[in-house]
Amino acid sequence: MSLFAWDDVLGLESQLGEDERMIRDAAKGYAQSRLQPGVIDAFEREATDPGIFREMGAQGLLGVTLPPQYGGAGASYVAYGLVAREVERVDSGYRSMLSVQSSLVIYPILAFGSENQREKYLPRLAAGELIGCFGLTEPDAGSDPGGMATTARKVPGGYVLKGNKTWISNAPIADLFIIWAKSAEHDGAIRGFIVEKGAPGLGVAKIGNKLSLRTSITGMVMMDDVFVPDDALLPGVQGLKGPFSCLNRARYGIAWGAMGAAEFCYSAARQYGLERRQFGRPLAATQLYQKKLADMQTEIALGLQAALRVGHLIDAGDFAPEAISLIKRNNVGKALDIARAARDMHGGNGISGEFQVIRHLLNLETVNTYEGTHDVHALILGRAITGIAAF
Ligand code: TGC
Ligand code: FAD
Repeated sequence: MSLFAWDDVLGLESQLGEDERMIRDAAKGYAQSRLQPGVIDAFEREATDPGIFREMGAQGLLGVTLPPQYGGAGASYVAYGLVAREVERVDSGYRSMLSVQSSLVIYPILAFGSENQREKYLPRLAAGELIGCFGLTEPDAGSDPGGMATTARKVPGGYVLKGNKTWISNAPIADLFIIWAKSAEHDGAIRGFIVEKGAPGLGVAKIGNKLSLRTSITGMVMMDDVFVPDDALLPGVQGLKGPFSCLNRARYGIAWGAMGAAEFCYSAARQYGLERRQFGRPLAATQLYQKKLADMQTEIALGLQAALRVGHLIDAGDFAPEAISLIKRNNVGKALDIARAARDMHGGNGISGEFQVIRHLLNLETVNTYEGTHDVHALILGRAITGIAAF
């Protein structure tokens, strides 16, 4: 029997633990049976179904790494990556919903929250009963979040938040907002706050007409002297390492997720080439077509191995954030190349939503930009290589 598998040439499958495979299979079953059938229509209508959070929660997909005492599965970061891969195989927008909830909302409350905050919010977030969002980016502070203008002012019994966040995933349907702000009381250090929907002065507006990531809703968050009580402050961290620690987890998940989108495109291009005949033979019988498939296969196999390695490092508690920058940048950039090649290999059909490759291509443009742009991750690596910050 041949040891070769066209879709797993380096044998990723045999490197996974039993639990990881079970969680992956559950994610795949859910993504293919519940998300895939409606995704073409949801993307076309730019429609986000908030019910997806509850469904994902019921499947245990939102709290993969969260300890069971807070309603999570207590599984590995490898398992979390595998879930992101299966969800993004369908659509980056759905993976985005999951990443924000897991890595950018559940994680900071677990890592930096008080015991009260953990007990109050984590089980309901893991179940998808509450939807969370993460407000770091501002109109004038994107790649440079240290330049944020949002402030937290101490008042008796709490804090008053003032400022605007933009491009915030899930915001228009969120129940909880993790807001990062500069606090005068803490010498201007960045602190995290849990803001609940309905807080007086809190406004949210949907960003419309997105031509990418259309299944995931995005919004602006306006804070006009929003009062939050003292116990809204995340007590366990101050400074940019707070939000960056969350981003490490989300960026890691994206490195797996982007490979899922790339695998969809590779598989679709292979199938199309086997079925579509021109010049009296299948497209897949031509050298150029085969070379493109070989390039796709190579980048996917290497990208998955790199993501698995970083997952093992995170699980061992022994990772450099630069390793995450490397795989986020590489895997998303390669996935974009693969999606673009797959679009081309489908000819005219490649621009049709029915064939789905152009949707992945459009989505991956966002994925290349958010969570640190492709170039910002090059600069993070460049700083680590040279010791010189070139931002
Ligand atoms: P810098 O001086 O480098 O660091 C400030 C403090 O932070 C610490 N730190 C980290 N800690 C943990 N993990 C990391 N990856 C860290 N990187 C830095 C650092 O040790 C320092 O700590 P301390 O104690 O000494 O104060 O900060 P900088 O301002 O020079 O940073 C530059 C740069 C480029 C690295 C950073 O600003 C950056 O990463 N920019 C990109 C911004 C970004 O990624 N935004 C993402 C917004 S959220 C989002 O996009 C969600 S989309 C989700 C979805 O829908 O899926
Ligand atoms: P800019 O920082 O203005 O960058 C523009 C260009 O300049 C990029 O090519 C960049 O690489 C380049 N550039 C910037 N600085 C340098 C430099 N020093 N040297 C060389 N080139 C440079 N943010 C959140 O906080 N929460 C969210 O949930 C969230 N969700 C998002 C969802 C979507 C759909 C999108 C599109 C964005 C989301 N973001 C979110 C924001 C995202 O993180 C930012 O868009 C991203 O960090 C880039 O910031 P910017 O858009 O301001 O671009």
